[in-house]
Amino acid sequence: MEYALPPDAAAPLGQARRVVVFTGAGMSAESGVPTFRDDLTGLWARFDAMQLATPEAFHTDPDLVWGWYEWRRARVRRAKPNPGHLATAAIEALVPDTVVITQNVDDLHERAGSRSPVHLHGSLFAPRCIAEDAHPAALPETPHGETAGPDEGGRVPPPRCRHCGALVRPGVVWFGEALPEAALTAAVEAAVSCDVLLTVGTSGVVYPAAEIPRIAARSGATVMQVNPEPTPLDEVCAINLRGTAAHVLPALVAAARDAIGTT
Ligand code: BJW
Repeated sequence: MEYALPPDAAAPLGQARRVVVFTGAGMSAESGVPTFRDDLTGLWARFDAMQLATPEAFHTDPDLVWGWYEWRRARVRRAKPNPGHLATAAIEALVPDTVVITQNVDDLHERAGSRSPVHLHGSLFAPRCIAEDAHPAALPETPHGETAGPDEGGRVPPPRCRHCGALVRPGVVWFGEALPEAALTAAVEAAVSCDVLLTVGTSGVVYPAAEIPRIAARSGATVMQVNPEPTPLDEVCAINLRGTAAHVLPALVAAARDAIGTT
């Protein structure tokens, strides 16, 4: 069923010259990628994603953590962009000065046609070794877990770096680690200068990423949110659209096109 937008909800997007789409795990939920604060399933049900995504967990049990990322990588490879990702790419076509900033480590924005999303928390597909000068590493050629379901996967020893022999780790940002400087700078610059920031599918509790919509609001942008649940970001949002990304974003794009008068 088509999402019924409140009147004028698309007006800010229809009038905007600079847009930021800021996304979190909820954006990929309808592609079958679990969110962070969902309960894990199958073999992983005993674990807490928030505890696995830490340097301490990798240090203590690298096979467990690498196995979890192998399982997630396999799942993302099988996933397809959903109408929310496609609508995000359509916003870029509608308003050329649009920056997509994502906390997600999947590649579904890219596969939906988004130009160059800014990845604040890294990527599942860019492992590197744990040495201080961090050599980029190739993914294993026949990834473990490619066909394994959550009950079949499990512990997988991480590869070793072919330059220095150190353990290879996922190229993501764990708690307590700094975000990639270039990505954070690009995100802050985009937030400061946009007219509209659309925050989609994030709980807004993980910092510094959660500052991005707040920075946009402080800089005078209209901040809009798409999320079925309330979040701490509600307070900075002029418009809160309660619904899922795959339902709300296509309706918003259609209404913004109508407002602009394009088809
Ligand atoms: C739908 C939907 C549908 C469902 N449609 N919506 C300030 C205050 C307090 C603490 C801190 C602070 N500053 C820093 C901290 C510490 C910490 C932090 O934020 N802790 C808080 C949890 C308390 N931050 C850090 O440690 C960061 N690093 C740092 O600060 O470094 C400082 C430093 C500087 C210099 C040198 C050294 C250090 C790093 C944070 C890294 C976060 N990493 C993770 C894992 C990434 C890798 C991986 O994927 O495995 O990133 S944790 C996890 O949370 C992941 C996510 O990107 C991130 C955000 O989660 P997200 O996307 O919001 O998902 P969920 O699951 O939380 O929410 C989903 C939402 O979708 C929900 O609202 C649903 O309702 C909704 N939804 N279905 C639309 N269909």
